[in-house]
Amino acid sequence: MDIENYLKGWKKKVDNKLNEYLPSEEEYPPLLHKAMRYSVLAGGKRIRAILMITTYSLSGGNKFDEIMPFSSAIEFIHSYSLIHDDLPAMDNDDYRRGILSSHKKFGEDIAILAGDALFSHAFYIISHSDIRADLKEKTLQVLTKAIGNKGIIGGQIEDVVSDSNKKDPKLLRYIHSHKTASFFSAACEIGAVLAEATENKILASRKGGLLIGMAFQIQDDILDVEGKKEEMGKEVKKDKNKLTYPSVYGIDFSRKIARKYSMLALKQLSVLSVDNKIFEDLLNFLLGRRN
Ligand code: GRG
Repeated sequence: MDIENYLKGWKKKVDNKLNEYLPSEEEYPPLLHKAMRYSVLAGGKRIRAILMITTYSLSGGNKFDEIMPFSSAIEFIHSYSLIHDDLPAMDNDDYRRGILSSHKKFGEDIAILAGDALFSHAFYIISHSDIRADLKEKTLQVLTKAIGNKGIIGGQIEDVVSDSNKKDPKLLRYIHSHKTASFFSAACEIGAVLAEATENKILASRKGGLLIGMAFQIQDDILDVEGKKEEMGKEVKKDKNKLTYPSVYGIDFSRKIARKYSMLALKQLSVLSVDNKIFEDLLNFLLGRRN
């Protein structure tokens, strides 16, 4: 199967599950549920969920229905991070996924609460899943580390206060590896944990995911410079005052660094299975993406 059909197929399955797990607008309180559904169901590539599922599959897992609560939880948390990232106090973005961002549609108060509710909903869904308790505990350890002070929030705070005039490569790596790549790493590691892979494979998934996340965020930086609003579904050239790969290394060298991370990721992930083609195609897709 080619990569576009692979991604399309899984995106559809993930979308269906997200829809099923989200509270309906008829349930009380309707405004909160409407705002939660608005942002999650607006689209999105579902790349973190698909990475989790792919790592699970290549690590030998085949009970896909059982693991859908985890891939859904990852996407709920991701949507939450986007809602909060778009707020005026953060990146102040009016558009996301081709439609008005949550605070523009519903107001800041509702957007903050919709994000908070998606965050708790992720853990509600995981805690009610039928996965064995020890595996659930392990995935929660991985996930909570990746999204907390040592992960996304740690990276986000440095991003928020960063200054593009200070071209500090070490700080730049910290921001990207925490704000974005830590979540990719967790998605892959969780896939391997749920497949009950060996410690060696779990470690390779963690490292491979981190490297994919770095390549992904560098491409995101490049798209902020080169991308088109219509393709991106949000404003571009928003990172002018931020510490990014293009601001430190220039566009061409940033592209080379993203390629390098992607090759290193493939090397790590080759530990999972003799046939690594799916990851190779996935990485090429991510580096060639226009949104
Ligand atoms: C604890 C989860 C959490 C968040 C609070 C606001 C915040 C702290 C962090 C923001 C982190 C952030 C938004 C990083 C950017 C990552 C990124 C490149 C997002 C775009 O991801 P895509 O392209 O989006 O996968 P789609 O729309 O396809 O899902």
